[in-house]
Amino acid sequence: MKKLLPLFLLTFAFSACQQIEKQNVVVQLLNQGWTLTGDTLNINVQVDVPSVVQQSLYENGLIPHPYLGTVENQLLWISDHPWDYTLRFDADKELLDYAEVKLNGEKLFFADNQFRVWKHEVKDLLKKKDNLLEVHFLRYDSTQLALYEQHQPRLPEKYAVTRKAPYQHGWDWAPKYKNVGIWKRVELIGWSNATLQDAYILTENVDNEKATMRLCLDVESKAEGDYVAEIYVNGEKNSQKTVHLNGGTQNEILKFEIENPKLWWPNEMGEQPLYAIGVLLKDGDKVLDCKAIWSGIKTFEMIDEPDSIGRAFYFKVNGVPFYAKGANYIPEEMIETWIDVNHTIQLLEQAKDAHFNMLRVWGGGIYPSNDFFTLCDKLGILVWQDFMYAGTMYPYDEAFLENARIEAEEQVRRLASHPSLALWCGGNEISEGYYNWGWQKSLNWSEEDDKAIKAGYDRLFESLLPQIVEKFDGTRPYWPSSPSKGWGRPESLTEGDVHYWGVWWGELPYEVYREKVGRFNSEYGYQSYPDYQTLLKIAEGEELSMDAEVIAAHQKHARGTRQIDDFIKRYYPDIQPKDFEEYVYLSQLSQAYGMEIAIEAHRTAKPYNMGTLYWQLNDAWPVTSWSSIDYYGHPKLLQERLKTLFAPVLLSIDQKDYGVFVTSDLLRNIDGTLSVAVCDLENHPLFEKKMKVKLDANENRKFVVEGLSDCLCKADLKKVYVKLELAEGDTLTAERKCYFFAFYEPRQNGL
Ligand code: BMA
Repeated sequence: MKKLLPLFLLTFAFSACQQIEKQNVVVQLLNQGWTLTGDTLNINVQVDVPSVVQQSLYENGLIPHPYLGTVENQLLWISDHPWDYTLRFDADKELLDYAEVKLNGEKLFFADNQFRVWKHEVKDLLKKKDNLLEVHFLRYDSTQLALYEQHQPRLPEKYAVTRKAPYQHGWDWAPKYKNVGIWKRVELIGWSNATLQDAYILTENVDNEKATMRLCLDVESKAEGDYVAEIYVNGEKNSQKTVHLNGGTQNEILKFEIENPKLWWPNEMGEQPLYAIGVLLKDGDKVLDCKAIWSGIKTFEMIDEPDSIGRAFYFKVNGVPFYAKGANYIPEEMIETWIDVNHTIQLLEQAKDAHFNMLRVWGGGIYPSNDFFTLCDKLGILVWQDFMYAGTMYPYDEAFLENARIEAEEQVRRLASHPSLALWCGGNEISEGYYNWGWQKSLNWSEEDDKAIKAGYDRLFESLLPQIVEKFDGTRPYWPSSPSKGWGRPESLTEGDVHYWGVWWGELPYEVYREKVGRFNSEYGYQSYPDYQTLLKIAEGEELSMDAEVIAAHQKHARGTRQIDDFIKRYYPDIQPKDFEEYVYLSQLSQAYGMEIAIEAHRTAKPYNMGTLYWQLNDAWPVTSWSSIDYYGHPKLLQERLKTLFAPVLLSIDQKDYGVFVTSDLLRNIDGTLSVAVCDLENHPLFEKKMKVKLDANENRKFVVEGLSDCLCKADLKKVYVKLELAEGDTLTAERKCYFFAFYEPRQNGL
């Protein structure tokens, strides 16, 4: 049964906040009762927001389900059609009594960035009754194309010119569903006097006795004067400060201390204590506004410094270096408003159960919701957060940069309180693309064009974004680009992070992963089909075959079907799948085998290598992809294997000299017994040995096991495996079966 995770967090209000009558600030939600119309089309449906057009059309029976069958091409027109959302509403009585009112609405501004909050003062426009709020969406595709064509020099991708989720424009795992609609809530906010527009918490410094915290406030006031901010920690008053407001909007930073701090740690490094922190804004005795925030106490550092090999690249949490284990996370849905927190809970719990301590939120998607981060806080999963830029160069005019600046500021502030937020990264494969993908030639850039585009890149990713992270956070590291160097370059393995795609994109065999170990492997992967149950939802009967149109429609990589097939044949040449279901299973077996080689190579190279994040954790719709968990939440074989591969102690055999690696991420020493047995495939032992082993905390060590190499040199490696066990007293700390080839395991129930 699904564990009920921290939904209580979402409804939390700290006690002082509960007591006040929040008369000063009134919020009227404007989410219900909208009308969606489609220009000349005879479409007029009642919708609630957040929602997008694709969703509403489906829910009203006007289009087929966008994830099933072969419907993608029938639905592409939607993003090139104009749409109107209208809402008639009466203003809440209290709102009209207030001095300032804010509202989001099309007549008031032109919204050109899905990643920003759009607000506008509407006091003078608001009537008591029958207000009309209209949001008119332009033809997205044509508008984008016009903007793109205006841009000189030519940019690599059309989506570069619009601040809208790149993956919705089609990706090698995504259809082209450019969502149109109001995808976040709409509110009418009234207040008088002064209000807390925003509040967030940062850990500034920690020692044994106390943590120094920073409370960052964004206050708006009507009149100049002295107000009081009271700070509460877990319901107890911590301190109070006088805040002088000048009238208008201002940022205030208030420091406070927490005695005997309980530190927040990533999964398997310690606990995840969260603190309930509240702030009241008072004018004398009158409470004007309050905010309640869950936060944690942790420090986080990125080490990027020269060493004898190149540059070390790793992270420290609370001063302790650690090995990062996890994957890349993509949006959970193609229709963004279908993202459901219950699905996120299930997904992140699956990650935690497989020993993850980090996820990279990939820069081609959307910034995740607060719920996502709250869950990561609770589960101890650190988040490497990309800004949403991926795979193209971007415009660099002042308007674009200003838009990017506001977006970054809002997102940095929104996520800053979450202890799970580890670092900010400029984006995905942008500098890699610039240096390695031949855009200069394919887009015919002159030398000046090239210079201007690169200068634009530097302004955004090397100057503007790090400045925003520093200014509004100042406790998180910033990394300009993932990866730092393209995988074709030797430095990609001696410094920074690497997306090693020689296997898959370069069509090299899995064994090459053993040589291509970087300092931090932040992407690598191989495709497999989703669970057969998932395929049964999108196809039936004869369609359940590798060549069927519907199966092909759910494979978005041009060479994907062939490459999966090549590796099944390469690694399981003697297995004749009896049907498509068996074939699907083989694809997962192959993927798991490849990832096993990669993860083992990365972990046993510690501390040279300090992190492994495979591509990719999840899917946005039912699709054949690199994921380890499919769209419906079914774990692929890889996900099951991660329970061993990512375990705090990994045992493995060096394929070159048959030494035995004990790779420990434990923060304590190990004093135990290593048992090694070579067995034939009927499980009869041919060799057995036990030896005492000692390891320090966080150590990776290779042991020579007397006689093992002799035994394996004589054996037919296709007919044996090595069974490894590490015991401490009566406790089995780790175990593993190591094969020397892609072993065929017959399918088990449930997989
Ligand atoms: C990586 C990612 C994605 C892509 C994946 C698989 O480079 O950043 O862009 O989906 O490769 O091709």
